[in-house]
Amino acid sequence: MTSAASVKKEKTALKIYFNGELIDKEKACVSVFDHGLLYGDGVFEGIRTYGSLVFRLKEHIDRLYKSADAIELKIPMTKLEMMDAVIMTLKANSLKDAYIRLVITRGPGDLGLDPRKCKKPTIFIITDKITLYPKEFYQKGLEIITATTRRNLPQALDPRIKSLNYLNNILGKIDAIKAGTVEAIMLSYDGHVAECTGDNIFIVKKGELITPPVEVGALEGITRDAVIDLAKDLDMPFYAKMLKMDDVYESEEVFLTGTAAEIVPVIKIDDRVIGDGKPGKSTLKLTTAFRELTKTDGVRY
Ligand code: PXG
Repeated sequence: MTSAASVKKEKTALKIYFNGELIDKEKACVSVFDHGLLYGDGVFEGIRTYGSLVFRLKEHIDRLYKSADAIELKIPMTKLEMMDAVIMTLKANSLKDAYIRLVITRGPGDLGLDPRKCKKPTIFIITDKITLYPKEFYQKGLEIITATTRRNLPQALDPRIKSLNYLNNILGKIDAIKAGTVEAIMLSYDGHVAECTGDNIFIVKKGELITPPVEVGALEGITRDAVIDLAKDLDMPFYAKMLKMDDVYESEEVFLTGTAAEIVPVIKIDDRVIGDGKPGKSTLKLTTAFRELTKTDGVRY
C-alpha cells in the first residue's frame, strides 16, 4: 500500500468505545479471561439511528441497566454518561444511519464462575452501518416456521434479560435456517407463543392487536413498546394475551417487530397461509406510523 493510501485507511478506521476510550477497531480486543466470553456473563443492547436521531435511546439504556441489575452486574457509569458515550462514538465515526451494539461484560476474572473475581466490567460500544432486510420481505411478507427449540424458562434464565447468553435463540435460528427461512417462532416450555429468535410477534384477530405478555418468556422489545403506543394513538384495540399456535394460524395478520426489522409482515407460518397471504391493513397502517415515529422519537446528535 502506498503511504497516501495507508494514511487514508487510518483516517477511516472504525473507532470503538472501549472502557472509556475511543480506539481503532483492530485494537479493540477482550481478554480470553473475560467472563463475557467464558460464560456469556454480561448484557447488551442493539440500538439504531435514523439520520442523526438515536431511536428511543433512553428506553434502550433503561433496559440495559435493568438487565444488568437482574444479573447483579453494577455498571460503573451513570445512564447519562452511557448515553454520552454512545453519541461520542457515533460522532467519532461520522455515522448517520447506524446500528449500535452496546456490550457490558462481567469483565476479566479467573477460570471459575465466581463473578466476584471480576473486578472491572468490560464496556464497549460498536457503531457501524446497519444491514437491513431486503425490501421484498416488507412488500411480500415473510414465510416463517415454528422452532422445535423452546424458549428459555423464565424461572431459569428470564428472556426479559438481554444477556450475552443467546444460545437458546441461536438454536431457534438454526431451526429457521434448516427450514429455509430467516425467522422462527419460539414457544414457551408449555407451548404458548413467546416471541421469535430476534423479534417480538404480534397478531391481528377480529380487529384486535395482540402480543404475548413478556411474562410468558419474551424480551420487552423497544419496537414492541413503540407499536403498542402507536396502536393506542390509532385507536386500535390492543391486548397482551397468552396465545397458542392455533390462534396465530387463524389470525388475519401476523407481523414481527425488532430494532433492525422494524415491522415486518408474515404471510405464511409452517406452510399455512395467514389471512389472504398478503401484508395486512393494520400492519401497513402501523408501519407508516412507525416510520413517522422514527423521525422524532429519540435523542439527536
Ligand atoms: N426478542 C429478542 C430475543 C431479541 O433479541 C427483540 C425481541 C426485539 O427487541 P427490540 O428492542 O429490538 O425491538 C430482540 C432484539 C440481530 C439481533 O442481529 C436482533 C436483536 C438483538 C440482537 C441482534 O438479528 N433483536
